[in-house]
Amino acid sequence: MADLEQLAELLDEAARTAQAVAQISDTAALTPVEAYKVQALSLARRYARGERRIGVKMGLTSRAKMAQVGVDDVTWGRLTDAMRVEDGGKIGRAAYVHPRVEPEIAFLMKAPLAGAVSAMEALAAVEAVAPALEIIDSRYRDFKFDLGDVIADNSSSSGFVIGPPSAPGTDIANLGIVLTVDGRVAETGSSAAILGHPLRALVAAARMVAQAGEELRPGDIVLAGAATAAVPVAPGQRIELQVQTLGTVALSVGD
Ligand code: 0L1
Ligand code: MG
Repeated sequence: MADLEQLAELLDEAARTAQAVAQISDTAALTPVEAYKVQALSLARRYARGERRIGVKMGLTSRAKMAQVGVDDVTWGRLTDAMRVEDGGKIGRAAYVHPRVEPEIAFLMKAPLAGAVSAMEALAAVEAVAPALEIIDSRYRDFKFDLGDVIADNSSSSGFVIGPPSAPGTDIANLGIVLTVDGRVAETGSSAAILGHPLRALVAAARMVAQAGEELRPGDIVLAGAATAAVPVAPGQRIELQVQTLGTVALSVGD
């Protein structure tokens, strides 16, 4: 078996220094169980440097992304306070290997949630919903990976921006989504592309964190997953997401 601690160090350093590494699957494919261990060990290194876990992200939540990686279940990753970007804030391109941005819906939790829960139970634990941008950045060369690779790499998560909160009862089943780069439309879609309904991603999050012995905690953010393809970003750009009813969230990109 591969040395999981060594792989965690490799991926943590790749993220910290923004240097791409070879796919782990080139030498030894990881099972999902091994890959989640690598992810946890890699995040433990961040916590040891002072970062705090403030939520989770769900990945591969659209049919298109599942097909791309050849899987039929979602993945998850951990969000830390160091990954948070203020709404309208600026990221530095140099801090990432090959960043992309994707449009998402975020949940803010008000009650603990873990294990097998219904959509109604999940909704009852939500304080607010919001439009969100996720910055994904695979630490692997050419943004290529298999399932084990991407799980070990924290499901490509590297940053997020949360927009204005709306009441948890807001209908988020099928909201129009427009992602613009410098005022030009880059992607359009619907929140229904997120597992048919973003609340299903929250149900999956509760199930998957429990498998790792964790829970969604009050105050946690849960990114439900992308509603369209991700867009590569470059210095000088301003990226804005408009979600019908929920409003707008934006970031800009520096050097
Ligand atoms: O948030 C996502 O769906 C990304 C999961 C990993 C796959 C990718 O990097 O596109
Ligand atoms: Mg995402």
